[in-house]
Amino acid sequence: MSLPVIIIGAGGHAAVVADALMACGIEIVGFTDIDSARRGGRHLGLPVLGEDRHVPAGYRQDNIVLANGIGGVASTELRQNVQTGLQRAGWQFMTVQHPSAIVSPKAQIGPGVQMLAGSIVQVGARIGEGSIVNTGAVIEHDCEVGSFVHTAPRALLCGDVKVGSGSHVGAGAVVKQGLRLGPCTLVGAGAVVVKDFDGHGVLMGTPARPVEPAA
Ligand code: JB3
Repeated sequence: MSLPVIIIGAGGHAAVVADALMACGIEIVGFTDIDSARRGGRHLGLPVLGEDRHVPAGYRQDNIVLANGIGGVASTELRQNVQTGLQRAGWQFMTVQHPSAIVSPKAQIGPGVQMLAGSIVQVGARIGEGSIVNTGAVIEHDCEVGSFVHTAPRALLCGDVKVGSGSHVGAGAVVKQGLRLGPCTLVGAGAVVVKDFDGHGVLMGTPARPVEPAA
């Protein structure tokens, strides 16, 4: 059984993470949020404890773990920066698996990965630190997903796809089997990717093509 958890961030993704933890019967102490006005308030009926700096003040690293409640749609940079900073200060981020997620015992799941309701991670898949497999997303066999990748709701990575760190695969997008997407690729919602892509850019449409990022 997990130690009690503090969730970092008190927005939409934090609520989804909290829901998964509650479904596992894990105790949630509360949330932190950068918005100091929220201190003393409640989120999902649980306390907002204050800013991240209030975590070390009141709690010990041997009796509390953290869960990353910051999502990010186009970029997971904030999620990564906040987590890396707290890890440097000695805090551990837990892996989250909703009871309805189907995760092969032959998949390799990195620390702090979040597999949310109805997601599927197939045999031989490898998922790097801090990545999100969001609601109903599918990571098929032998995929290699880097760190801090967000696979959005209902996105599908077909077999043996590689997705570089810091990428975002939008809701309902499909990446055809065997493709390679470089780091920080942003795949728009509903896109169907049929070609490799070097990364650091945006793919949209069916078939997906590189586009200039929105200003
Ligand atoms: O698409 C889906 C299913 N989920 C999205 C998710 C992946 O990303 C969701 O719809 C949102 O677009 C987004 O969720 P997130 O990251 O929870 O965004 P939001 O609801 O805006 O909440 C972010 C919260 O984090 C806000 O309350 C911010 O004040 C807070 N925040 C920002 N920076 C921070 C920090 N909190 C802490 N503790 N530390 C920070 O540095």
